[in-house]
Amino acid sequence: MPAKKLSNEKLREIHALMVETRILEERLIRMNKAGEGYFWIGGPGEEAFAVPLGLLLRKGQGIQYDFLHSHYRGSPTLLAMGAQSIDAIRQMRAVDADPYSGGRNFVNHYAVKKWNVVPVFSVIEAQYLQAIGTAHAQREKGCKGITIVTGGDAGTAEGDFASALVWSSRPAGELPLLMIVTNNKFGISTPWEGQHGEKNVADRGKAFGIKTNIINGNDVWESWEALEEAMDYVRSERKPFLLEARVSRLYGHSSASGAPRWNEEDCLEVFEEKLAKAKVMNKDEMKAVHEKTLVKITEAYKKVQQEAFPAPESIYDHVWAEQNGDKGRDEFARAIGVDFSLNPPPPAHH
Ligand SMILES: Cc1ncc(C[n+]2csc(CCOP(=O)(O)OP(=O)(O)O)c2C)c(N)n1
Ligand SMILES: [Mg+2]
Repeated sequence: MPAKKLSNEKLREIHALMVETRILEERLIRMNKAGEGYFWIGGPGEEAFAVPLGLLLRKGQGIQYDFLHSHYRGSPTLLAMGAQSIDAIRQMRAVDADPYSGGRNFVNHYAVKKWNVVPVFSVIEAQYLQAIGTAHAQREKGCKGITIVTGGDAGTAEGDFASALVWSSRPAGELPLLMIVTNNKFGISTPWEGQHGEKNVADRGKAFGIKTNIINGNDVWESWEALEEAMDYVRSERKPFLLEARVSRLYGHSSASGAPRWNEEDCLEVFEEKLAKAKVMNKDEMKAVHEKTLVKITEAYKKVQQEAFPAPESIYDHVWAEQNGDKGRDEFARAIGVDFSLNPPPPAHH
């Protein structure tokens, strides 16, 4: 158990967030099975890594803060950042009050402008390409913000991932980009063994001179240390880092594969054993956290069951940036703190 700097208070905070994410996700799975949500995909099995990520990143809006380009297993990170579990339940049920997509998108497809959480989408690994953009805006010396992008192992076969390696490491323009791959050794039903000639995904960064690390993402302490080290490096050096975290996939790929419980190492169980052994929390205290959280999630679920679906006449809302008083490009420029005025848009053609 390294990272002695993790106080007992911090460990209890991490534990509470891991429990909340797990109970939330189990509720979301049940909602899908009961026909109360169209599709489930999420983060059970990645909590030991993804909660520390959410606690360590610098949350805020604009280039002085970190940008997060997450994939669809980001619930532990978002809850650790301060997202409310009731809002994930709202997105699952596709109600109007879903703050991420107004009841339009799949669950775990977050979008939080005030925290630089760029909209999550279902097209795998394209987020690595988008991340080049925000990292480019943050390239200047003196800028404190960095860009963090997460994705799965199988998706690294996509050209977008290769583009991120190339564009982040160009000697004339290195980018403050932390590339994270959570390797659960599966791409839906395709096992890692038959698809990857390389031993570790992270090794691919070495060809570009990118600093890399491979860790056990099922261990809270190891994850915390590795993330802190990688973030410090990217933040101070303004250079890329490729971090591979080996994780479990506790409920299979998604509802498309039935979401049954898999017999893989459970990072929450491992963490609880270690917390008890280190006398940070005893089993009764942990049980109380589980019970309290279950009540909270159940109450949130019942509340959302009463909430309205989007009105049919709102179907075209959010389709065009100019709608709803949103000034599109100008607002985006302000949000990321970049002046696009030297690159005016091309004249409109009619
Ligand atoms: C461009 C693209 N191709 C295929 C898919 C279908 N698809 C969805 S998830 C997935 C597997 C992703 O595996 P991995 O990158 O390892 O992430 P994991 O789901 O295991 O976390 C695939 C092929 C997609 N969404 N987008
Ligand atoms: Mg995978």
